[in-house]
Amino acid sequence: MNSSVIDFIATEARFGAHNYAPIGVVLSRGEGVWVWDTEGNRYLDCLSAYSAVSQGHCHPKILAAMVEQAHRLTLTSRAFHNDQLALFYEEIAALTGSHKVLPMNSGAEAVESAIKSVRKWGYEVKGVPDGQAEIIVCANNFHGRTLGIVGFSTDPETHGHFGPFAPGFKIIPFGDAAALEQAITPNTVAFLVEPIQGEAGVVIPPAGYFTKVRELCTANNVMLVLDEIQTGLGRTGKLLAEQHEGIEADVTLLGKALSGGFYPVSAVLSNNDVLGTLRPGQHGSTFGGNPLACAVARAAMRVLVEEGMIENAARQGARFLEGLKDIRANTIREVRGRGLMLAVELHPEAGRARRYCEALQGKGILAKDTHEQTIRIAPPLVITSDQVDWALERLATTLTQDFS
Ligand code: IF1
Repeated sequence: MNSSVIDFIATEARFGAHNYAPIGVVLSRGEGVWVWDTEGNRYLDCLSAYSAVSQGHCHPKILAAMVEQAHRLTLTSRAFHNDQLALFYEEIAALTGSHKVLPMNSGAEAVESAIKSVRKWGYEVKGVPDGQAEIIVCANNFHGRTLGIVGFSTDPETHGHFGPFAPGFKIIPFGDAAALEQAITPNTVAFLVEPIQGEAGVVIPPAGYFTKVRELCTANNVMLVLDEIQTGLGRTGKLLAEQHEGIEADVTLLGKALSGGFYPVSAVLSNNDVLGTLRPGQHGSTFGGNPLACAVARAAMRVLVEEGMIENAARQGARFLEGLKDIRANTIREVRGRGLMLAVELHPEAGRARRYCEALQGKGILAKDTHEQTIRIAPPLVITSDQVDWALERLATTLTQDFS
């Protein structure tokens, strides 16, 4: 590495909290599926900022929308109306078939807002005794990093030494409908779950699981809250991952790619029963629903649909998954994926996935490991067949090496 790269990394180490251990690369430019480091080396981005850059880096039309709006009006607070919010509401509601929208900023904020809303619905509509609402979540969940959310994480790295935590959450195994049935009580207001568990390593539930979940939630007047912050907006080859299961959530959470990586934009999508419980002064956010966020999100949704990115994710995801499955390597325990949300789980004896990610960096691919043994593969949804094949070649040579 040349001195400037070392300087960037050293300066980050000197001044920054060490809450991440980044791969040793300093990026300075991005375009489509490609990013370049400060030394001019090009990499295919197989993380897409954890699916926030699904539309590709620096998408020109989202950029243009951001610049145009930034020249006009960026933030008013919700004390006043603005000329972008209503348009954002109309367009996201039409795209997702939702009736009510609560605009927030980060994904975690959307999750926390959903938790507040379903609890309020529980007390004011379902008739749960005040303060006794229960929400069921799954082991190995990842819904964000706020105190409320890490309180129901089962990952010691995520919740360790951050207590005490809020009560009212029950943890069940992911993919087990009988466990959900057992856990539901008259005080259960919601089941909060990822359609595919991302951070857990792209864990896909058994076929029919969500059909049973939908039936159980409906039968017990429990709100099904699907966290589509990572799986949503085309990542799995459909607009929403729930569509693979043929079900509809009561509450859907979006974030990340809702802005194409230009700005923190998230949203809670639901019906009047849940979001209709919020009255003026009972929830809010300085930046939630601001005109710049809305303009960016409108462009991000538009290009996702108009440029066929969702269909491309299905097509290229199938190609990528088949190519990964064709790799004959003793290091590979399992390959999983739906659309362009893919993962390669290594055998423990193969050594840590981080080592393979470092080797991939040397071959021009940036990927991230999760939980020691799994390499996530999630390129922007604009990836072409040639680029998939280019990546597969490099993945095959890397995964057939042994870094144990
Ligand atoms: C980190 C993980 C991924 C999410 C789902 C809500 C949120 C996330 C399904 C919160 C955020 C990010 C957070 C980021 C890394 C990344 C991540 F590794 F942490 F778990 F993608 F898998 N629901 N995921 O995936 O959204 O508040 O971050 O906008 O914290 O390191 P956020």
